[in-house]
Amino acid sequence: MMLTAFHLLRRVTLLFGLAAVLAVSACTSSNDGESTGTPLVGDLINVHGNRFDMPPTVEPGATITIRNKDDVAHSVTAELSVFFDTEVRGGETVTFTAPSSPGSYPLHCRYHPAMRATLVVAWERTGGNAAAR
Ligand SMILES: [Cu+2]
Repeated sequence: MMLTAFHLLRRVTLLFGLAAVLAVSACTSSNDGESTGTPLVGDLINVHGNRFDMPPTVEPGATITIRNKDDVAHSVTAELSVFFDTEVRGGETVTFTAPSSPGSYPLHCRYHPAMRATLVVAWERTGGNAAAR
């Protein structure tokens, strides 16, 4: 009797486990479909002709895409590189995470010191009331 109950319990557990795996894989595949879509224009840094084409602002903690249209490698490196220091090879696209604190972050390319820009991190929808939050 005990053995039968144990086997029944084990079978139920296996079924639940299988259902969980199926649910997770369904979830994962739909997320993949979204992440491979076109990134928001506001979260995109284009690099072309040894110049950074920066978005006006990005939100704190946003995922930023760097698209390098040049043949050579560049990097998006904050003056205080602890904030971000991301390399992108020629013709490639990578992402990094914006700093979590609003502010202006001067940046450069490690390979081409003349390449400079500023990443502005701000809550977009607060406008002039940002200081009141
Ligand atoms: Cu460069």
